Amino acid sequence: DTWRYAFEEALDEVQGIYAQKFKEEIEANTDHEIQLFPYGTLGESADIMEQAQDGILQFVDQSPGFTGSLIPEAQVFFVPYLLPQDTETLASFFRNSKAINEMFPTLYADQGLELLTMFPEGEVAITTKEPFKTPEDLDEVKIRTMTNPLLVESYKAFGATPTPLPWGEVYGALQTNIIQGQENPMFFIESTKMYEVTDYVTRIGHNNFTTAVMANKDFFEDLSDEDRQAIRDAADAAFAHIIDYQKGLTEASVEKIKEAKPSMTFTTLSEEERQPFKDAAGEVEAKFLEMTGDSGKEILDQMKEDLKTAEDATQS
Ligand code: 6CS
Repeated sequence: DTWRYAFEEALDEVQGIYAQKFKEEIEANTDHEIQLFPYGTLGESADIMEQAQDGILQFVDQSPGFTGSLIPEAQVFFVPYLLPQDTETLASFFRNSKAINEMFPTLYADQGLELLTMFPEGEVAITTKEPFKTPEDLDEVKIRTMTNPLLVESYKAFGATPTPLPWGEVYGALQTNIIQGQENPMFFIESTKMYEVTDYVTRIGHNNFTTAVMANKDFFEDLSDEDRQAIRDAADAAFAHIIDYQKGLTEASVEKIKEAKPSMTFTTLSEEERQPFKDAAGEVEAKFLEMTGDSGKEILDQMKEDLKTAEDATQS
């Protein structure tokens, strides 16, 4: 059969590199073929998720940034300063976490989705038209967020005016000054030329971009044991590949941006400067618990435990 797989980025961006490796593995180890649908070919993130739930697509990559209304607990990835930036710790966390590998699959299954993997896409940086160092500087600044209620709460807590939008509207909205900033990992800021419509890149260390790949659950369950195993193996191989692929990617992207636009200003806030943003995180965590109740608390507690385990494992 030919299986259809849609994702939220271009073929040469992180989700596309993951998808290409997944395709390669499936085609080498099964009788099936994978047809890839990069961003824009089938609509926005919300559209491809719907198509995967309907079974029109067999596979979809949708980031928790867009899954929040479907699975409120997936908003946990937007509690600021929860995830570490160290890539080794992150990889170990995603590989071994009970929250990721045992708890989230149940929540996705309730929505007709078989969660195959979650992986990190890099430190999230904020690009703006004016410089900022404090929450006060962000007063009245409209920052685009993915359509995730908790991410909206984060930017409120950071002092800004969050504006949730689908990705396709971001470049134009910056160009016309409907918004004055956005957040994304460095590779994406470079590849989508966000530097053309903003002038400052600020790293406050508040998050690392997470994405998720899943299959339509009915499709997955109807497969043979061998095919299901081949899919799991392909997801594992693609995970290892994408972790490796991202080594040095942030730094290389910074260099490319500087080359394309020498006047682009890069600022990394110091620990002290980050403190007011860190202080705001507690409020966002409380909102998360308010939105998700006991099941959210269970996931958050488990994630914290899993993160500690990952940190201990990578330090030793
Ligand atoms: O900001 C966004 O909407 C997009 N950012 C990334 C890194 N991937 C896909 C997503 O649509």
